[in-house]
Amino acid sequence: MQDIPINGLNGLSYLPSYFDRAGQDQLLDQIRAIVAEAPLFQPVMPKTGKPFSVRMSNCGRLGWVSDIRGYRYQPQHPETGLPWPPIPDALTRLWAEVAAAAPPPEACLINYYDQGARMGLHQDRDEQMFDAPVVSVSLGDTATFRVGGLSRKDPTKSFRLQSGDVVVLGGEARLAFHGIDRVLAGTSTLLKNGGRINLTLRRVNPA
Ligand code: MD6
Ligand code: FE
Repeated sequence: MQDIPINGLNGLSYLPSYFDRAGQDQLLDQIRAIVAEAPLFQPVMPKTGKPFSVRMSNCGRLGWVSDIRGYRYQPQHPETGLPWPPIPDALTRLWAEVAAAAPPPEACLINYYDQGARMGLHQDRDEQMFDAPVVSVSLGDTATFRVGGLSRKDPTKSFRLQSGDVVVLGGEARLAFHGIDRVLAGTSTLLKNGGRINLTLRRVNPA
């Protein structure tokens, strides 16, 4: 585990190859089963209705959604109206290891990036408490992850996230701006049609 200080903030940890290939394949099978029940949907930006370039789903008691009305957590899939499937055990165990002091995760956002998809610089701040970290798992093609400070204007640095890598944004870095500049096609054999999946585990409400 590497702690990466960013703009003087503590709390960004990088755990390269946390999941080995067998662990990635198992997790991917579980994500496929989740997406079969809770299909990927195309979120749009609040107000403008501009579509995101990633498609999303969720598992856990709550799921993060974005539509014309805003960003929020909700217990049902926006299209099927069904509850989200449960969070896979491997992810609950990961959380217990890297976020031991926090109550269990309530939401796991699943982002799927195909060719050309990206994620603009943002803060994860739709939760009701920021004392728990956000824990992220990357699967599939390598991506360039950019992270800065607590102001959008702060300097940023970027590093590559490979399949199986875990990133924790906690402590002072919990509200650091971050995003995905690009996904590097052909860098992983995990997904047969390429692309990248990112899973982010969150605690939404105080215990
Ligand atoms: C991604 N990740 O890796 C986007 N958020 O595709 C995130 O937005 C993120 O990696 C909070 C904490 C860690 C993250
Ligand atoms: Fe984020």
